[in-house]
Amino acid sequence: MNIQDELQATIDVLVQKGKGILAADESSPTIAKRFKAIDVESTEENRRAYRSLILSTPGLGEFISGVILFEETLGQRTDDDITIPELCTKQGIVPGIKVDAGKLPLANSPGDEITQGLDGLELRLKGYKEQGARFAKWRDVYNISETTPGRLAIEANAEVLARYAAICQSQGIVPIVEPEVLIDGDHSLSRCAEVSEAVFHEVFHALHRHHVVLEHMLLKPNMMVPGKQHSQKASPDEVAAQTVRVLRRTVPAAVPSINFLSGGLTPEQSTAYLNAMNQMNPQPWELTFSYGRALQEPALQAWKGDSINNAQQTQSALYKRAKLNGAARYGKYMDAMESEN
Ligand code: 5MM
Repeated sequence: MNIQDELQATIDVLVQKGKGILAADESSPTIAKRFKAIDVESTEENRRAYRSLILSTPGLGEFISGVILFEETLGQRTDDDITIPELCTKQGIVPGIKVDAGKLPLANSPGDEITQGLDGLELRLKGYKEQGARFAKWRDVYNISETTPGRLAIEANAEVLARYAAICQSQGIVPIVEPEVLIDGDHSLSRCAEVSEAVFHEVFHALHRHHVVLEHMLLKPNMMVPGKQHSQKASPDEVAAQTVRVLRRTVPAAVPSINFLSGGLTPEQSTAYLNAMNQMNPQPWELTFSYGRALQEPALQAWKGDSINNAQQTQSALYKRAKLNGAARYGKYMDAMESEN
């Protein structure tokens, strides 16, 4: 198969009605933070046990088309002695891999950060592909304050994101392009929209410069929401209207799917906001999810480090959130579904 056909085949399985992506690619410090919240030590065995358990949830593939894994997970085996990517494939879920190496302060731009990981990326991708990965993810992060993100951060991060995407496509790996404007701060909804519009615009400008084939990538952006500390809350309809407005201004119709991150929203908010967008007029792209916390939080709370006694509750909690987000893909989610089993 040539590379374009290979990329298209992966897009075809990732972008399916009623489905979205599960982000289970927490880096070591992040998974340690999530485990600490449930009083579990972040050992390699605990990470393997938890991730094997959630990924073997019966029926997960009904609502999840792809899962983003962390490098360590790609090489781990389940209790049935198959690799985790093999488990995903058995579930009808495409395995993917986080390939950025985290962020560092951007020199000469106080308060701004830049994502690392381009060095040796081509070689790493060849190895990940041998281990079963068919798509990748890279996350850029933008902090909102009175002075950030600056022009330099917006341009430099767009450049690395586009270089990453181009390298992935050259290796037959579908890139998920993730620019995340953070929810932290007391900024308004309109400030989030203003910053996000500038960020997404620059990202697509860079993708064009780097000859990235838009039909063979996915965008994973934040939704337009007020800062966590802002005095005014936004309704699902306001979030949906502002988010779609910014995306229509910045994302070409050639992009097949927009898979939102949850970024610190609650599981219920993330589902309700996605649902509200899918109740609007049809858009040129699919609008779906690539949630980490919003899918996993209830499952982590149910697990509490015990994969024997809490296995069923853990898997039910994940299945439920996947199913509700599957309904939100059609604009058919309702609050009342939260209390159903
Ligand atoms: C799952 O977390 C991913 C990796 O984050 P770190 O590098 O900070 O460990 C993260 O990129 C995630 O995929 C996105 O932020 C979406 O997850 P949320 O929880 O925001 O939906």
